[in-house]
Amino acid sequence: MSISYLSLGTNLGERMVNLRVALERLSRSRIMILRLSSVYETEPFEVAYSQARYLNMVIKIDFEQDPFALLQTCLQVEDSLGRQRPHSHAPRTMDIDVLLIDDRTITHERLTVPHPRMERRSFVIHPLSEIEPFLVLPSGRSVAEVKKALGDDEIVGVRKFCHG
Ligand code: PH2
Ligand code: MG
Ligand code: MG
Repeated sequence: MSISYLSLGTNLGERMVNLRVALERLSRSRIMILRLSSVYETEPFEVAYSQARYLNMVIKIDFEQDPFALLQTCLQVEDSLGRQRPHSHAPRTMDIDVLLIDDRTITHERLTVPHPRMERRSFVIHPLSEIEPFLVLPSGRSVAEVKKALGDDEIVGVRKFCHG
């Protein structure tokens, strides 16, 4: 069993549909979804210009293959949802980032794990705390502690993810 956490984000098109389709396609690609957070509507964070709000969520998965195969799957699902990459942090139909893979550290030009910016992002920490509050992050603090320190200024609303 290999436990990973992924962050999903969308602020272009039918955002809820994008999430639903992404989850369906991930689970058809040898990814076993073990837990999923609610859906968080969030203000764009650290973007250079005004953008639409995001829907964000975090999932806990079991994926037995190597980390670059996981990355490849995430990128394929993004592409299948029409993801364009005009510049970094551009509005997107779907962004799927690898947050953590077991206790592994990976430093590669294509993949850095743990995700280097995860602890300063409410849109990651809030949903992650819902499914794994006691998980200890690279800073040595639990997700719940990091969440408390970050506050919830960027969180606009939370809704349950409805199956079906
Ligand atoms: N993703 C970013 C930059 N800023 N802000 C929010 N609220 N949600 C995101 O998913 C997001 C962001 C770069 O990937
Ligand atoms: Mg991202
Ligand atoms: Mg990304």
